[in-house]
Amino acid sequence: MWENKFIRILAFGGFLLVTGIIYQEFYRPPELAPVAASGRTVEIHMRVLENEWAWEPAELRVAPGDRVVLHIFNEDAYDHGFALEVFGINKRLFPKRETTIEFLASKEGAFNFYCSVPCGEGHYRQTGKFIVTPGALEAGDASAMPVELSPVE
Ligand SMILES: [Cu+2]
Repeated sequence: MWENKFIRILAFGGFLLVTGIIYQEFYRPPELAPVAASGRTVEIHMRVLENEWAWEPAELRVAPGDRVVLHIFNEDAYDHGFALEVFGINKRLFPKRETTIEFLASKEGAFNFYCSVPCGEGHYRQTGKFIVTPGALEAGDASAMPVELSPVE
């Protein structure tokens, strides 16, 4: 029966499937597991302060699984960029304009974001922190930043 190559391919497929399930159930480190969507949308309004190479707010806090909508207004007369590598985000922020970036906070932890467009003397200190923590679940806990919560329809 093992002479038949289709049977062998099928058996190999079954082997991969079973070992994959065993890995996911018993061996996968929890930090690699996908985060369940929380069903919340968190809208955050941010600014790049004029000639200060600074984000306002510079620290953002959401809960794992939140859908995040960033509205970033660039007050400067020149370009900046918003990069948050862990979620694959790198977007150009055009001058005197709002840029909207949407993504799922699918990973827990504290991550740095930074300006990704060479923009002047303060470029390398134009950084901030994006924190994904279950502690950010209560709307009141939005630690000193303008966050609006709205349920997803
Ligand atoms: Cu820059």
